[in-house]
Parts: sequence; C-alpha cells; structure tokens
Amino acid sequence: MILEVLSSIMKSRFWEPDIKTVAVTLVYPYFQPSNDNSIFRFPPLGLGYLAATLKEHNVPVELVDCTFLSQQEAIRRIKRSKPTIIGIQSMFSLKNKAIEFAHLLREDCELLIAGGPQPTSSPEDFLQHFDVVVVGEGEETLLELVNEAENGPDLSKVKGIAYKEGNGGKTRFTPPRGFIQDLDSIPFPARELFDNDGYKKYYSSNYGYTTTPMITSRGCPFQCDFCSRPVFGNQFRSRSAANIVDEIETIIKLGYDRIWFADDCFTLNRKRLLGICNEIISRHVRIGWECLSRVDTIDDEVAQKMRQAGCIRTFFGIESGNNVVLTIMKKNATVEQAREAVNIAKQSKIQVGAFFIVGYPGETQGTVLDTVNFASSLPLDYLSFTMPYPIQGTPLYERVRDRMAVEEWEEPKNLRLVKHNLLFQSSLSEAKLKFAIVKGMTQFYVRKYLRSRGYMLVGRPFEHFTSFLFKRLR
Ligand code: B12
Ligand code: SF4
Repeated sequence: MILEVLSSIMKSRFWEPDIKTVAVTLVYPYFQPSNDNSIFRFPPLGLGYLAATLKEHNVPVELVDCTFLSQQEAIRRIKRSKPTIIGIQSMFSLKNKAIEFAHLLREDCELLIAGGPQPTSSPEDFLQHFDVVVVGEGEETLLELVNEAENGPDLSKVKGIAYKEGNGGKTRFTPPRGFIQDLDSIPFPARELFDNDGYKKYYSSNYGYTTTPMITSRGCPFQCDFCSRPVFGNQFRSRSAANIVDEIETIIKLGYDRIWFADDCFTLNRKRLLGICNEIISRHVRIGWECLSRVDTIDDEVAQKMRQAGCIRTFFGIESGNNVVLTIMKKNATVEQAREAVNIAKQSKIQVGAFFIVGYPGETQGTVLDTVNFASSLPLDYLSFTMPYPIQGTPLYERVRDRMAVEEWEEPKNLRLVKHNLLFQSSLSEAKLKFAIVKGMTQFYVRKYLRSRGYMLVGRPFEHFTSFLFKRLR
C-alpha cells in the first residue's frame, strides 16, 4: 500500500525533474537547388531564436535545416530525434514543402505546429494540415505550447495561436500575443545548432568569404505596396548597441568573417545606426558586414561611419526607375534619391547592391524600360531584377487576386535563364518581362566591364536595338 502511494506521488508532477519531458524538433524545409550560387544562403535565424528560448528553459530541442540535406536524410533525422512536438517554418515560397512535411511526419509527433511569415498571414491554409499555427513572433508562444503539451493541453490558454477545435472543427484564434518589446531580453539564437561548417564551405567555395545572418531590430514603419510584414509588423523595435555587439562577438568566435544583417532596414534610424557603429568601433570589433537599407536613410556621415565600422556592402530596394511606378508601389522614395544614395555609398567605398521589380501592375512598357535602363546605368556591384510576387495580406495581392495565373508559388526551374515566374495575368507578358530582365543584366555587365568607350561602341547600340525589340515583343 505504502509503495503504491509512493509510486503515485513519484508519477505526479510534484516529482518531475526540471528537464522537460516534451522534446521539440524544429524544421526549416528549404532544399538548396542544384547549381546554387546565391549570395543569400542562410540558416533559419527564426528557428535559432526559438531553439535558444527553449534551451534556456531546459526543453530538449533539435533543429533540422534541410538546406544541404536530401529530403530522405532530413526526414530520417527528424524521426530519429523522437520529437513530441514538430515545428515547421514556412514562408511564401516554402508553403508546399511545409505541408508535404506535415503529412510525412504526422504520425511521428503528438503536436504539429506551423510558424513563420506565411502561416502568420494565412493560418487557415495551414490548419488543414497542422494542429496549431503560431501567429507572429514565436519565442514566448512556443514555450507556452510546450508547457501546455506537458500539462494538458489546453490550447485556449495560449495567446497568439490558431487551432481547430475538436477533430476538424471550427478554427479558433486566441487573443493576439503582442510584440516582444524588450528585444535584449531574448537569448541569442542557438547558433551551435546551425550547420556552420556547411554554410562556411558554401560561401568560401563560391565567394571566398564566410557569412551568417543576425538581426538587430524588428518591424518596419513603411507601407510598401508589395511588402509582407506579418510577423514583425510596423512597429520598429531595436536591440541596444551593447547587446548587438555582444552577439557580433559570439559570431566572430564561430569563425565567420562577415555578418549579413537581416533587419528589414538596418539603416532606418540614424541615431541608432551611428550608435551601433560607434559601439563596434570603440570595442575594436573587427568583422565585415552587409545590410539592407533604404535610399532615403544614407548621407555622407552615415556612410563613412558605416564603412569605418566594417560595412562592406549595402543593398537598396530601389524597385523602379520611374517615379510614377514608385508612387504606385508606395515606396516613399524617388529615382533621384536612389542615384544619390548609390553614389554616396560608393564614395565611402561601400559596395552597393540593388533590387528592382519589373512588371508591376500599372506599369507600361515605357516604365519597364526606364527601370532596366536606370538600373544598368548605376555603378552597382550587385543587381537583381524580379517580377512582382503577390503575397497574401499585401495591397498588391488584393489588387491582382482575381487574375492570379497560378495558385501557388513554384520554385522556378534552375536551368531557366531568368528564374522568375509571372504569377498573375498582365498586359506585359512573362516572355516580355524576361526579355527586359536579360536586357537589363546584359547592359549592366557591358557597362561594368567595357567601361565608357566600350559602352559607347557596343553598349549603347545594344540598348537601342533591344529597346526596339522589347517594344515589338508580345
Ligand atoms: C533573410 C531572408 C531571406 C533569406 C533566407 C531566410 C532564411 N534562411 O530563413 C533569403 C534571402 C534566401 C530569402 C529569400 C526569399 N524571401 Co525572404 N526574408 C528574409 C528576411 C529579410 C529575414 C528573415 C529572418 O531571418 N528573420 C528573423 C527571424 C527572427 O524571424 P522569422 O524567421 O520570421 O521567425 C520568427 C517568427 O516568424 C516565428 N517563426 C518562424 N518559424 C517558425 C516556426 C515555428 C514552428 C514557430 C512556432 C514559429 C516560427 O518565430 C520566429 C521568432 O520570433 C525576411 C524579413 C523579416 N523581417 O523577417 C524576409 C521574408 C521572410 N522573405 C520573404 C520573401 C517573399 C522571400 C522570397 C520569396 C523573395 C523573392 N522574391 O524571391 C525569397 C524566397 C526564396 C526561397 N526560395 O525560399 C517575405 C516572406 C513573406 C511571406 N508571407 O512569406 C519576408 C517576410 C520579406 C517581406 N517583408 O516580404 N529571404
Ligand atoms: S520593402 Fe522595406 S521599407 Fe518597404 S515596408 Fe518592406 S521592409 Fe519596409
């Protein structure tokens, strides 16, 4: 009798050790395409943050980043980790793969959770395949889900989620969680769970340097028409300069020689930016870095300080070479500002990359030509053109949703010359836009490598001839 009582007490929660019995496996279902040489190939920072929070609370956690794995190997690793909870990250482009994984892993866990930008903007699409969708920032929500999984679970208590009541019942949304205000309170991402060797090998063999991502702020107050900010929203929140540089030091210890700042706009707040640069300089921290900027945030003093603090390259979302189109995009910046920002950065010896979009709703063939001609005339070190991607929740999506040509984003086939698909019906055909992209890239390289004399001899006639062809093309 006494033994029975003792054993029932032992089994009760009172006797549980501090280590949780729920084990979590986090999955980034992205597979590197063959012949990949993208300058943006990163481990999943968001999952690194989730893993760090779980670890801080003694929750056993594993991270499976599929980037350098085969699907078979990825599934084997996930199953081998014997998870109670599987959490799968998804963004716009990973939706199909995340759902496929959910089906393959359904029997291998007790709770299947989707999280990330796409589940946040369209939870319903994921709830047909997952038990729970985490809406927004995941650190606190996932931890609470783990605690619930141990205790109940009573999902209705967890803020910031969507789930189906009963078996296939009504969708329930719990109250929103709200943004994490003190970003310094979040532990640094669990970088020891990233395949650092794999990423270093990838970068050093393709580019001769090694880089990894880090994020110093969350949220962006701008309202660009095509941009989806479901997770971090419009409220700009920043970490302190000291906290940022503390994390930079941990990255240096891992042996990387560059950092890619994944902030929506690293240069948004001038005072903050100068503060970070000064902290890097005063602590003698030496590492190269790259970041995303807006063209209206750069001036000479800022650029020089950035360079002094190690900035190697900055990327501007210039988007268009036509001010009317920039207004349609609600970019709140002009072509003139873009040229000036590129020149300012170059004068401070910062390399410049720029992103452009062709075929935006409201564009004419004239404005597309403005964009490719403007882009190729800039002294850029990196240039990319894309077609518009209408992502659910954006004003762009609302405008074209009735004329979507394909329901889902597909990874463009790697062997195609221009790796972009036009996802909606437009008066400017996909073939025409692809032609514009090839024209823009060719003009860019001709200018870059043939310099001004070569440009006058070859580049300019090429520009005129291809503009003529472009207008003829249907
Ligand atoms: C770095 C980055 C990339 C990298 C890769 C990212 C990676 N390895 O994770 C590269 C450059 C390759 C990339 C490519 C693209 N990207 Co991108 N990218 C980003 C960027 C700038 C930062 C991502 C990041 O690290 N965030 C920081 C971490 C901490 O946040 P997080 O990942 O969202 O994670 C948090 C939550 O989402 C949640 N969470 C995330 N996963 C999970 C999983 C679970 C289980 C749970 C519970 C919670 C959870 O918790 C985390 C912590 O709070 C974001 C913008 C942004 N601000 O996030 C765009 C963003 C994610 N990208 C976007 C897009 C559209 C693309 C492209 C389609 C662009 C294009 N036109 O080609 C391509 C897709 C390429 C492909 N083939 O998949 C959109 C996604 C929108 C959407 N609704 O899905 C974003 C939001 C940009 C934007 N504002 O439009 N991108
Ligand atoms: S495109 Fe950049 S500046 Fe515009 S809303 Fe998105 S993150 Fe902000």
